[in-house]
Amino acid sequence: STFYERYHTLEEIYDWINRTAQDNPRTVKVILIGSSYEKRPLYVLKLSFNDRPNRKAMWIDCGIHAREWISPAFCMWFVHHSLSFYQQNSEITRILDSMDVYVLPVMNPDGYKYTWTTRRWWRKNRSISKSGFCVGVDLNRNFDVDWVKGSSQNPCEEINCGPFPESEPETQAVANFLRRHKDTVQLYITIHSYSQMLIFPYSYTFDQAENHNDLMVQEAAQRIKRYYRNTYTYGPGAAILYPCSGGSDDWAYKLGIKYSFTFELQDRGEYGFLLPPSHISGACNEALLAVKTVAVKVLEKT
Ligand code: 0X9
Ligand code: ZN
Repeated sequence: STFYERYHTLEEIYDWINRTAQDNPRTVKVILIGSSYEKRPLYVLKLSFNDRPNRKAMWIDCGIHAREWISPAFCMWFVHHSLSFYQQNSEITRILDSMDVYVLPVMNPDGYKYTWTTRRWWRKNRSISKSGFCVGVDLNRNFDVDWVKGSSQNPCEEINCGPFPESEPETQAVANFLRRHKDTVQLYITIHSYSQMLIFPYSYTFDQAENHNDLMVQEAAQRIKRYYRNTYTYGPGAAILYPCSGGSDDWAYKLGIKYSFTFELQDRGEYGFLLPPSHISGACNEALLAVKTVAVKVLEKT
């Protein structure tokens, strides 16, 4: 198998980030957007294939949840594909010609590290609660949108939203970066697993997003079906998954990024979080097709 068809340790991913930037000095920059609770750097790769003024941008983050290993693998796959197929694949060329792409490969490095060393099933970050009794905040409950509903204030629970909105340095780093770049970023995508879903706002309420019809990504799901014979369901999070607040997708949407998605990659429960490495290429290729379909659609609409 190739490098991209394996899961990598955090150290390997940091090395890969540096190498990717070094090998592509004209098109890839590394941006340090903050650091984790345990003081690990949060690096974003900026892919920028030309310097036309007034360029738009898209954002992809991976690894909010530590045990969802296919997610960082996807971010690496996406960057590799972009760098390899610019000017070969028409969709990726079109996207990169008109947008900068910000990629955060591991938003929760402390948790990711912990799943490699200690507990494969860990989900949250590794911040120690005030009482000192329990560890970890669910970063996807910690964003400042209707904070608390559908999550738990008990630090011992898996979906603990933290002591207050944006209490966690990982959340702050992403939120601050997107606030600074909200005038250019038109598309927000966050990669999770598993269940094969293309989710869009809202999750914190059953209200319909005002551009609901533009967000209905049936075309992406249809193309995955056609090319890869896999089924992805799509719809607003509250309706197709469960209502919950504090998620990054709803937060980005309310910040003004009108195309905002959570993609839940393979599988649908057979292996769950333990998706075997032999499934990485299939999972990433179909997710890539969804990302490209959505990005092209944003270009057409805006
Ligand atoms: O519950 C989550 O955070 C996501 N599912 S996961 O199994 N990867 O944990 C879904 C997030 C959907 N969006 C929001 N809830 N805002
Ligand atoms: Zn997740």
